Amino acid sequence: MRFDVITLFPDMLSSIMGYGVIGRALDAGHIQLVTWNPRDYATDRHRVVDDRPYGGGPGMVMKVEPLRAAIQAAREAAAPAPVVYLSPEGETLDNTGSQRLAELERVILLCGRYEGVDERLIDLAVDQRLSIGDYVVSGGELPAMVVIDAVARLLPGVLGHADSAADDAFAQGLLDWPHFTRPEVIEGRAVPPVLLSGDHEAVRRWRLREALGRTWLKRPDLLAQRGLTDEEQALLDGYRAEHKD
Ligand code: 9WO
Repeated sequence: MRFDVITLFPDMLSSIMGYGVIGRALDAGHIQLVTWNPRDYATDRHRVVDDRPYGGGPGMVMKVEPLRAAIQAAREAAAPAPVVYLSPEGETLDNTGSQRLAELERVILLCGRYEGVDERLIDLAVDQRLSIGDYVVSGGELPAMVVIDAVARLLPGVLGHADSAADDAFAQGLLDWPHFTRPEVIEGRAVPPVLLSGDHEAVRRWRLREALGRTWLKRPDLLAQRGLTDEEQALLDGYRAEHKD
């Protein structure tokens, strides 16, 4: 999968390109990451990409022309792809949305700065807005990196089989189960014995039970959306019996 990022700060994207899952995915060719700087498409002598807002007020607004030229250059560089503007106004990314993006061959991510982009650029060149949550950060680059990480880990081969994203509790619509590693006991707190048993089926059931129970406690809305199998209902009933206050 190819990610094209329209950004005034291409070096920010480097911060994910050399590390962890994304770094390995780039090295293995599972993903490509290409940046396009609108400043390179500003035609005036000072390479201006922003200007004062009509109607007055603080800050600056990103101009249409450099953004549109950068997007057009990105479009022409490879296969057709949707242009996604990272913005709090967008649909909030969830695992379903990540899985939908992971089915694409390519996506062009537009990162805003200043007070935002001229609305006419959105009308002319943006296919969808995408939010990573109900808060505002200083630019679209960090949200873009979150999207790239969340989508890339769903791609075949990016996570080793042992870490397959499909096995993620969240991929199953649940919160995560608790994790433990050595030492077996620390400050009097022992690892749950089932995890030392070598009984993989018992471990699977225990983890599913914990994920169901934690979801019930902290995000019951996710359970309501999801529905439960008979096994899951039985496991959750057992958890709730142990945790009723
Ligand atoms: C800023 C803003 C403030 C209040 C309500 C809505 C808002 N939208 C934006 C906006 O799109 N700002 C531009 C992009 C310019 C400033 C930096 N930008 C940005 C995007 N800040 N935060 C995001 C973002 C993107 C995706 N998910 C969460 C936040």
